[in-house]
Amino acid sequence: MLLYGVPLSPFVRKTLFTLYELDLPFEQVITPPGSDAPAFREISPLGRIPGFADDGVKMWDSSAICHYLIRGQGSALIDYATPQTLARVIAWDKYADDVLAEAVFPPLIERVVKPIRLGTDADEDVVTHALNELLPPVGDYLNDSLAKSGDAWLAGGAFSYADIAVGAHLTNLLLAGIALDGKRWPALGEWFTRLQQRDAFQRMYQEARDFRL
Ligand SMILES: N[C@@H](CCC(=O)N[C@@H](CS)C(=O)NCC(=O)O)C(=O)O
Repeated sequence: MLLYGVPLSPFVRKTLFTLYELDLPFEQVITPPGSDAPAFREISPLGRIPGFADDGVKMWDSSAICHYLIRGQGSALIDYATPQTLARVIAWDKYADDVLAEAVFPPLIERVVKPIRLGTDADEDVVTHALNELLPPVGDYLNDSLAKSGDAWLAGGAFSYADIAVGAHLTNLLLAGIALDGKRWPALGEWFTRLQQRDAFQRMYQEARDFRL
């Protein structure tokens, strides 16, 4: 299996987290977003990371790759047999990619991507805006969902791909040196602490934290 991308990308991290949970062997082909490398473009025509190849099967899009891996392994990370649980997992994945990503991408870009890739300084006004304006409704929603359900994990009592999807994006904050406000969002804070205790999370996080081009 080949995974194209860089671990700074939350979409690549989502795939890494899944690969590590499944304990699958793979090779990472370090590929920046928008790369013109022909082998990569054949897999990801839009130049988006991650790209993925497995024995002639080629695909892009983190969600597609993760479904391919989880279903392929017959893993319980997604309960395909229970429509209600499946729907919850899909909805959390979309929420993470479409809504949470918007709120937590700016701190990653400013404090990590800019200094590492572009050699420029962070614009702290952009970070402040994200934390004060974009993150609060997202944190409220995540916290209230966990608090109302009383479940340990997002899609129920069992850890699932929903937790991977949300966790991969929320990791942007850790990488940017920002702590979640556990007083404002206690259920979310406890969930995030539980998540960080997983070996697969640690491997994914350390890889992103230590990444240098
Ligand atoms: N829906 C895609 C989104 C992937 C994506 O947007 N990746 C960014 C990096 S974080 C990228 O490659 N951007 C380059 C571009 O859009 O040209 C997925 O889940 O894989």
